[in-house]
Amino acid sequence: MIEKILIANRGEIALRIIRTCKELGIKTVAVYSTVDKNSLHVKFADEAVCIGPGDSTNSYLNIPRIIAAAEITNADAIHPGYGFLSENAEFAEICNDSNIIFIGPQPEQIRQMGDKIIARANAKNVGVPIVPGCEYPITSFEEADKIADEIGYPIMLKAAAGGGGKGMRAIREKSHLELAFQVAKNEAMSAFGNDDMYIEKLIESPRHIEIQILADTKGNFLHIGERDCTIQRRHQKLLEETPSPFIDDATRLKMEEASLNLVKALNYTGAGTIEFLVDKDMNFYFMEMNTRLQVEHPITEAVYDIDFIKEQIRIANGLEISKKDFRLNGHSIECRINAENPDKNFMPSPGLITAFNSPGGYGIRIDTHCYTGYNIPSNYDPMIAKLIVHADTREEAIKRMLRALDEFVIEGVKTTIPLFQKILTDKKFIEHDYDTNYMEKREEIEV
Ligand code: MV4
Repeated sequence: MIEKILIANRGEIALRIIRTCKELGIKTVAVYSTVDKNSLHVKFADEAVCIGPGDSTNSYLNIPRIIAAAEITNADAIHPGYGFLSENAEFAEICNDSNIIFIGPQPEQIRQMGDKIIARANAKNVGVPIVPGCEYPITSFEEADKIADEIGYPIMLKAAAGGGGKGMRAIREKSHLELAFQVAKNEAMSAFGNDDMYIEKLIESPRHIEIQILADTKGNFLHIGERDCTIQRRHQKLLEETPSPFIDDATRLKMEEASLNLVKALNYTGAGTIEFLVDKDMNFYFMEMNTRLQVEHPITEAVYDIDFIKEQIRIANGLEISKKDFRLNGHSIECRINAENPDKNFMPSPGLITAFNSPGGYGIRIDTHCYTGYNIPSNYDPMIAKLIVHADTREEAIKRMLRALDEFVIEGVKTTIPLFQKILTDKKFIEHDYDTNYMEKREEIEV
C-alpha cells in the first residue's frame, strides 16, 4: 500500500492533495521552487525538497529533479495534480520505470488522448458523436483546401497536439484559409513540436459541458455528473457549475453513456473528464478528453459527496472505487479567483497580500494557498483561490456565492472578485442565456 506520496505540483492543488493524504495517514513530500519557499504546501507537507528556481522548466517541469526528490525521500508514488506534468506520458512512463506509482492513467492512455486526432478516432470508433471533420493529419494547404470545401465553411482549424484552444483558428471564408493554415502550422510546431493539423466544422455559439469519469482496475467505470464550464475568457475557465442549467435529462443520459463507452473501450483507469461542445439544439460533440483531475473537481465533490483524491489513491493502490453509486444532491458553483485586474484587461497583479479574509458558513469551501503576508509570485498562473458554494438549488447557490464574494477580503493585490459579482447578477447568466462567447460579448458592452 502507498505510504508516502510526492506531490509534483504547487499552490492550492498541492495543499488539496496533502489534506486528503493526512486524513489517510499517508506521508507527504512537497517539491518547491525557490520562489515558493514560503508557500503553504511546503509548510503542511511532512517533508519538502527544493528542486530549483522559479522558472518551471528548471523546477516543476523538470522530470529528473522530481524523480530525484522522490528517490531521496523514498516516496512510493507521485501525484501530478493538474497542469505541469499531469498529462505528460513520458513522465508517467519514467515514474513507472523508476518503480514509483504514477497516480493517474497508464502512459499510453495519456498519449492517446493527448493527440486530438487519435482521441477523435477513439471517440468515433465507440459511437461518441464527433464534430464533422477529417480524421487524419492534413499535410498541405491543397489538402486543407479540398477538405474545407467538402466540410463547408465556417470551419475550425486545429492542431493535433493542441488543446484548450491552443493552435486553433476559426475560418469563415475560403480566401482566408491559405494564410491561416501556414501561420497555425508554424505556431503548432513552435508550441508543441508537432504541426499536424486537422479541420472540423465550426460549431456556432457552443457551450462547454464535460462529464466526470472515475474508473478502477477492478472493472468499475462510473460517470459522476457533468460540469458546465461555458463561462471562459481566452480559453481560461472562470466559473463552473453542476448540474448544467442548459442540458435536459435525455441529453445528460446520452452524454454519460457516450463517455462510459469511450473509457470502457480504452480500459481507462483513474479520474478523467470528457469535454463536449453542445450547440443551441443540444447536439453534443466530443471535443477532448483530459486524463487528469480538473481544477473544477470540487463542485462535483460537493454535489456527489466524494473525495476524488481519496478515490485516486484507492485506485492507485489497486482497490475498488469506494462506492458504486454516487447520488446528485443540490447545485454547486465555483469561481476561480485570479490575482488580475479586470479593469486593466486582466493584467496580472502579483505581490504581497496585506489582508486575506476568507468567507465561511454553511455550504462554502475555499481552496487556496494564500494567506495574509503571502507574496504571490509572478512566475505562475494567476489563480489564487477557488471559491466553491453548495446549495439545494441554482438560485440559492447564486445567492450564497454572492454573499461569499461580498465577504471575501483580499488586499494588496487586484483580484477578479468584482467580475464575478457582475456575472452572477447578470440577467443573461441567471437565465443561462449564454455560450462560450459570453465574456467577449460582455467586454464589447463594457468598452
Ligand atoms: C471548437 C469550437 C467550435 N467548433 N471546435 C476551444 C478550446 C478547445 N477545447 C476547443 N475549443 C473549441 N473548439 C469546433 N469545431 C469552439 C471552441 C471554443 C471553446 C470551446 C469550449 C469552451 C470555450 C471555447 C472558447 C472558444 C472556442
